[in-house]
Amino acid sequence: MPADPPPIPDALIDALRSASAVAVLTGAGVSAESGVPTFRDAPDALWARFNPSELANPEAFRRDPKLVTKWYDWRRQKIAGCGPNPGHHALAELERWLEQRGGAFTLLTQNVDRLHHAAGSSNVVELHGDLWRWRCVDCGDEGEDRRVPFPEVPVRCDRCGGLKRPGVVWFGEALPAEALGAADRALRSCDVFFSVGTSAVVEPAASFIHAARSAGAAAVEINPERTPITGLVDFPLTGPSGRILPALLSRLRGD
Ligand code: BV8
Ligand code: ZN
Repeated sequence: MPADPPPIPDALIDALRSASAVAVLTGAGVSAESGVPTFRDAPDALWARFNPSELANPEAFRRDPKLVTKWYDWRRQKIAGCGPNPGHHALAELERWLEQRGGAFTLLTQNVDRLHHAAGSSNVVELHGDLWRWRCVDCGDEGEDRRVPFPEVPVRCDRCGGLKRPGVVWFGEALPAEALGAADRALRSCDVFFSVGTSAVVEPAASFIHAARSAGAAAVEINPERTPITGLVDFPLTGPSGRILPALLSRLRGD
């Protein structure tokens, strides 16, 4: 039987009850309990066999579009069978709980699996794009493509025959300006900042905590492991988000 999640500090409950704005940054760890492989921490982590320099960058796609497309096709097949877990649902409930009290909630996710949307979160900022959207590198035609597996790889554009790439942000590519703008506004105005399920190594998201703390926010980290930001947070909650977040919501509901 997994260990009980750590107790939720009263001071964190008080901070949330008096907060008018909350910003949450999530990474692959929040989807781990849904069965989606993370990048860096599990033995079968995505990077265990590959590393970003091989696959998640434009040069790799130019060099070997078939290999890169097959890797994304494999990930899409894994994600297609996964649903949101109690951690995703708790974040959607936190958004509703805050908004019912006239507060603001922003979910900044590095994940490309759309599981926050599936759980009902609405103010979601996709910092690194969406695995289900594909874009033609020649004519720019873009749309959602939910076919798993792809009937052929690499994927060709129906309109011009060009190659289609995943609608994600690769290493060396800038994050979408509107996502960065939304993140900046949320971080500057939040009273409580959560970092959930991220190894806090990929920039610029890994530095979001500094903007939140400069704004005077109380910082929370939810992760079974220590990360480079663990020493910076006010409330380090060690454990799985699928157990800690529901426990947090239970306290807020006054269960
Ligand atoms: C940019 C999308 C500038 C695609 C991803 C050299 C060359 C080029 C760039 C750089 C460089 N050096 C540094 C950089 C910057 C680079 C970077 O940060 N590199 C790092 C590796 C050093 N960043 C970039 O390139 C970014 N762009 O800087 O652009 C620019 C500006 C203008 C013009 C041009 C360029 C782009 C970064 C985005 C890259 N795309 N993915 C895809 O998914 O395939 S990154 C990838 O890592 C995912 O998005 C992922 O979300 C992200 C972060 O990983 P995590 O989510 O944290 O996942 P991870 O597995 O690492 O950790 C999981 C955590 O969960 C662990 O801590 C674990 O303990 C925890 N956990 C496990 N189980 C649970 C749990 N937690 C809670 N509950 C559980 N149950
Ligand atoms: Zn095209």
